[in-house]
Amino acid sequence: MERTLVLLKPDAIQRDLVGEILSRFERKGLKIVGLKMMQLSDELLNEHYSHLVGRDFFPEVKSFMQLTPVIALCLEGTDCVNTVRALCGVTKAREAAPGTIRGEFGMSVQANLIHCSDSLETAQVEVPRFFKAEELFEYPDALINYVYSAR
Ligand code: IDP
Repeated sequence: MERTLVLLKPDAIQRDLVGEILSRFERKGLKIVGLKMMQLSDELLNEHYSHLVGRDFFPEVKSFMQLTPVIALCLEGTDCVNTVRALCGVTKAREAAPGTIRGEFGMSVQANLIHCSDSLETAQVEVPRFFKAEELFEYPDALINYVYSAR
């Protein structure tokens, strides 16, 4: 079972899409093992978006991500990282496939509603960046054999 990090960005919160987005992950069969609201600090954003430091749009990305608190989510499931990536759609929301979260609800590159880890290696760094060990939960999943019959 993999785990991945998801952030619901300020536009998702302002546009009242939190329930819609969480519901999509639940209906897919992914398990919520961590969930919290947090106001992102400069330090955390510099680390999280370190691959964008130096890009001309980086200050805007940072201030956008600090407009409101975000919702951080840790999801668990078989092939969870790629599955969540596919559900989110590509970065440029106007180009994201219909049916994806960005494709259904987004019109912007920056305000693209959601962050998700882009690989298993990234997820293994990003989950502990946002969640302490005691904020992540292990609990029985009553429907696991129905969600994953024969995997
Ligand atoms: P990702 O979020 O799809 O993994 P990244 O390239 O890691 O994409 O970019 C991080 C975030 O930075 C994007 O989700 C988006 O909000 C913002 N971003 C990326 N490229 C641009 C740009 O060209 N202009 C403005 N914002 C951008």
